[in-house]
Amino acid sequence: MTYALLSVTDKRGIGDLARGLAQRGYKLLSTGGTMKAIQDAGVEVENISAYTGFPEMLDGRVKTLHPKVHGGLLYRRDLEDHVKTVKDHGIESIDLVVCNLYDFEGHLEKQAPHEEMIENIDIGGPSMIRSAAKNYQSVYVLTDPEDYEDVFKAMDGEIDDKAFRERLAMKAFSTTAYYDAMISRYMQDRLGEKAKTLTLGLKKVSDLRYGENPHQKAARYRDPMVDSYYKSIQQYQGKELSFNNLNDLNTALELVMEFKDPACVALKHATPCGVAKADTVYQAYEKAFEADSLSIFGGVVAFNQEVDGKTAEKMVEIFLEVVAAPSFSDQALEAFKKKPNLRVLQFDPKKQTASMDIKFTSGDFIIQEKDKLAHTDWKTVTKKEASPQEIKDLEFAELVCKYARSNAVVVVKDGQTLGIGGGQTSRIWALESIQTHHKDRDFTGAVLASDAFFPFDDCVKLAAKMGIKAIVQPGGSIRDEDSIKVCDQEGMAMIFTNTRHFRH
Ligand code: 93A
Repeated sequence: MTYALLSVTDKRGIGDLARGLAQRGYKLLSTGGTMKAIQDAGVEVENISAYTGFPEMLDGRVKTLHPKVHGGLLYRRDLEDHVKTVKDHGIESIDLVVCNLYDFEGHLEKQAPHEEMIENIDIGGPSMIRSAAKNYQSVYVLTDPEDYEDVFKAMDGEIDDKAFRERLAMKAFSTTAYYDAMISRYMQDRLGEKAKTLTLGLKKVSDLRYGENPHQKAARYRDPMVDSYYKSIQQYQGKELSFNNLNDLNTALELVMEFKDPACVALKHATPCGVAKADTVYQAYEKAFEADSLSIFGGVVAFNQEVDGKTAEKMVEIFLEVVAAPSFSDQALEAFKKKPNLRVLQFDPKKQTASMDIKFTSGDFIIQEKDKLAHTDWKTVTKKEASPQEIKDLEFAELVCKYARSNAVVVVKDGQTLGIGGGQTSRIWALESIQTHHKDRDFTGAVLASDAFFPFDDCVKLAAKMGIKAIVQPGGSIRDEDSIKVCDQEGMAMIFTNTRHFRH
């Protein structure tokens, strides 16, 4: 007699599967809840307790943890010795397991109390899955309802049985690995040890059409520990989000959500190109557009407040890839329909972004805490003090600078970026690029932020020439005095922050 053991929390499709297995001569064994679901489908099934001779006990904590289960899964069918041992102990051959686990992830999502989290750590299920997967040559292990149909095709020789079994085993171990990683991450979080022992429990969300370029295969994975903007995204219209969209969106949302006033971030190639804050969302968009009306084409535009119809009407005048906001008025959604390819995304502003930043080098992951802005240590180092309005703009400039690629300098006036010089290998080139790209622009009265110190006084000299009146920078160069001297000569204010904001 050959047995199949079914024990699932997610009971989708279990009745049909059980029926199919019974028709093929499997004798079905099952645990309490699953047994009921199978019986409800009118299929005969035996309780696992009847088979093991042991009751389910300890509130279900011990159900399938028994040598009659694990022996039946693990014994080698090709070894006489193994066959004899199971026979001597009255252990039957279990050749198929259907199992999915207690919903730890769902409880994590709804932030269930700790007690409940603990009860939702499945022990018997993963054990059973791992036993079956180890012996995959003799045991089918079904952990995903998506595979229920194919198992019959494999049995009937319609698909390669050997390869299918191995694939199931691979999926089974991926399932238990992800499950355990999730539990360990949860516990690390409680202990405040986020980066100490990172077990990467990532779950595939979907394949992507391609990566940064069409010849690169790509997929999207999710960290279950982060209750992120991404999880909350609702797409109203437009094409599927691409690899580059997702990457750009990350920076756009993080930056725009730093502001309290209505703000707009226009972004291209993961680098902000126009950032503005204003009294209304419409004005913020206008200012962000004017900040760099060239780069915004084909860009991502993000808001921190609801987008109204008037703003949307303005936006559809140009080609954009993505617009994201906490909400949209009905008129705005109507207006966006004029551009059916435009991806319109709503996200929940109460969500968060990961507290850790991970980069993958060729082989190692390097992990750091996210760069948090510290306004605490600003010190004026020049004779001239910055005015209150200049201070506001300096804070704004430093914030944007944190999100621009190094070497980055950002020029701001009245809550609007007048130039973002990022991704340059020399600091002076960053400022020169602003001057060249916006050669007709009047920078008089603007302020400037630099993500790291000035190695020479050349940037300050150029800033003075451009009409910039105040500068914020970390300080710390051996030639700081040279820069301060130029400021004093030119009547400019300079503030040291002591905090560098590289972003590579
Ligand atoms: O509580 S357990 O860790 N101990 C077990 O022995 C055990 N056996 C199966 N969890 C166990 N299971 C899990 O029960 C399965 O992984 C499955 O998710 C669930 C099915 O329970 P029921 O059939 O009662 O709904």
